[in-house]
Amino acid sequence: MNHTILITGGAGFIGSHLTRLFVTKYPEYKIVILDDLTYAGNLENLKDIENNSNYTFIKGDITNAELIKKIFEEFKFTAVLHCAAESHVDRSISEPLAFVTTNVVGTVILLQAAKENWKHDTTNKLFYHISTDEVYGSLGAEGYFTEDTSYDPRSPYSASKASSDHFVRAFYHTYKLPVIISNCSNNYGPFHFPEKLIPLCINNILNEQPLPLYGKGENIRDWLFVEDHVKAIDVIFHKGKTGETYNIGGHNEWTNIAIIKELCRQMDIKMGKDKGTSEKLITFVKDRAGHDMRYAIDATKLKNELGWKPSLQFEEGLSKTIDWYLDNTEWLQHVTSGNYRKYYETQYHKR
Ligand code: NAD
Ligand code: TDX
Repeated sequence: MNHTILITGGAGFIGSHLTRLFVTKYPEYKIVILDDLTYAGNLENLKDIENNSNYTFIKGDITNAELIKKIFEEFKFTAVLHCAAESHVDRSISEPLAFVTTNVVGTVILLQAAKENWKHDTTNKLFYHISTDEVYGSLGAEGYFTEDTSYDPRSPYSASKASSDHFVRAFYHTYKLPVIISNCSNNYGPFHFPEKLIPLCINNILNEQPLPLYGKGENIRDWLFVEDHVKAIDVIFHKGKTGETYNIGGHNEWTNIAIIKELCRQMDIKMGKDKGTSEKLITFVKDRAGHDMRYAIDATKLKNELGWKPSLQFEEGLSKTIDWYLDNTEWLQHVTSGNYRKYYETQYHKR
């Protein structure tokens, strides 16, 4: 089966890894990226594949219904891999409306276009919505999120993602649009924008700046190497069942303080610094409002039904990630100039 796939948000962190995987693994597919290149989108993330003949980039906003209609007509997409989103929880706390616009309205505009274009024939069509474990809320010390866990979003970001998931399911039930949703845990890896915990701390260690840990650093996240996430999306895209939801996770829970100490330990060795040097930069700052305590994914369904499991141990994935940042300081310099600096100052100076 051949495909012409629209990947939204393909210039972002996860979208760029997904694009690279599909463009190189499936040369027979035509891959079209739509990305508005917000502060989080960066064409440098796609530099190594920009000359591939099966890759096309379009700069544009998913909330621009006219543009979406036009490109659906032009390219006759057979599938959508929907990654575009406002993705940072802290920004959603200061600017919730932008999250409603992109994550909810943008998703519905794409769903409408898919419905219109596929209404006469849904054979081999798929709208694949990339979502997050945060829609399930916050766990205590015990338990895991399964596909049957009730939604309980608690930040404007997770509320907007939960809402978009509901719209995707509504289009499946109401209009029989072929959809799949996957909900993944925290990703890390190359090309991660340095406003999220791991790349922010890598950047700050490199620049000998404080490592800001919210509250007591005891919140827990379940970390997955980004290349494992996109491999899971590949498996689900090709073998998953329409109408289903799949949870993706690494069974890899860390408190924030433990993960940052491990990062400091590895970076001291790699940078030839004395043991304990980077750890001294850890600084406890005011907690995030409504900070979810713990996320942990049960990915049994994906393993049992489709045979996916993570390929990397965390320490190895973190080591690969640090090496990438050490080898790509120019990328870091480019993304940390301009708007990012303005954001960093308002976010951390008010604490
Ligand atoms: P990101 O912020 O790195 O990238 C988002 C991309 O979307 C950027 O390239 C940006 O330019 C683009 N974009 C934003 N608004 C747009 C708009 N209105 N029109 C067109 N393009 C727009 O995000 P990410 O971390 O790569 O996340 C991708 C998806 O995966 C999101 O839907 C997110 O909710 C989900 N997700 C992320 C994680 C994670 O840990 N990062 C985990 C689970 C799920
Ligand atoms: O400076 C910081 N200090 C800190 O202690 C930052 C930026 C974060 N934190 C904490 C908050 C979280 O407990 O670290 C943890 C991870 O924070 P983020 O990297 O902002 O990720 P999180 O809020 O867990 O959300 C992420 O995972 C799910 C992604 O940003 C989402 O897009 C994804 O859906």
